[in-house]
Amino acid sequence: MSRVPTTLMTGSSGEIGHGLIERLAAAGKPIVTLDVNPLAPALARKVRKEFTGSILDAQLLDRITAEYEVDCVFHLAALLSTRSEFAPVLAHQVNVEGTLNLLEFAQKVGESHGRRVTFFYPSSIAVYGLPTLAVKAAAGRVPEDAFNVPTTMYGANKLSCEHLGRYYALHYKQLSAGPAAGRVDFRGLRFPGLISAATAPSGGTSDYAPEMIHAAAKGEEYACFARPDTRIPFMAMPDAVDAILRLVAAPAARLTRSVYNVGAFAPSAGEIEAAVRAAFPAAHITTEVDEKRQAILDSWPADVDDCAARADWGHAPRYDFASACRDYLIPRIRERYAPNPQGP
Ligand code: AKB
Repeated sequence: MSRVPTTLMTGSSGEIGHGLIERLAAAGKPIVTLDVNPLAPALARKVRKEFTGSILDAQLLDRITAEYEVDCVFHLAALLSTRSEFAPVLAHQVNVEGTLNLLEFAQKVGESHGRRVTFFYPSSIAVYGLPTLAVKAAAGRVPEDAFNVPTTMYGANKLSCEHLGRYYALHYKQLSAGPAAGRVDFRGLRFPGLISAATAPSGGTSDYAPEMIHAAAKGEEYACFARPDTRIPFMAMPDAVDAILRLVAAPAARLTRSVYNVGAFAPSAGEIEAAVRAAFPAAHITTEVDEKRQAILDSWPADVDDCAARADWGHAPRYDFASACRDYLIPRIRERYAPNPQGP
């Protein structure tokens, strides 16, 4: 039993969790994690306790409530957009019911220790639904409150959880007697496609960008499922982790929204391919458009308007596309797959 203020991270063995655990552990934060998949051993050493299980397991959440004084939740667990289309009911269970469980968890632990619990939620550009390519081209950098009509189960789930979070933060049990009872300080970011040098994604629709780079570095063939003119926003993983930490650290009085767009760069699939070929001249990349996944990409914005994030809490991504490739992705991914000089 630990009464030290502790951070709970769900979905900790995923791509964002990987980078975030490193940064939180380096800052000396006690972390407990909850994921259906075990953490990589190097990460497991950085956390106080690793729970292997589901966010749908109420008993497991009760156990964490009893054992730890949680004052901050990073709720990263989710089924991504492509995977959710194959299992929409499961997606709703994990993405929405699971989030509701975590919001209730945060409310309960906040009630028990008497402080608000910071709750970070990664939303997505999937909450947008641009009806046609002409509208997408005319819309340009889309602000938070436009085109919130997603075509995917995942997008609908993310939008629904943004509303649930805002409800817990601002309107929880608004008809009960006495002062406001909400104990959840909900803060969300709508992430673009994320590209990490340390991990490869799975189950997303923005995966063509990281898949293309990782495949080229491994010397593998890659058939890109997106048309070369496909354009959606992307961000390098270190900037995504920075954005999370900046948002969570921002004084509540500075925040004008519960969920913010964050952008960094927005290359087309063809421009990504050109950058990969420049770095790996032997890359074997072809295009085999998957019309159904393409329709999802076409419904996502070409870029996002992140003025509110820049003004309210100083969103300032370090990497544009050229520097993300030159200074982060290419050297780190190259090193990751380089043959071991000591042999296998
Ligand atoms: C996905 O493709 O599902 C995610 C996202 C854009 O949220 N990477």
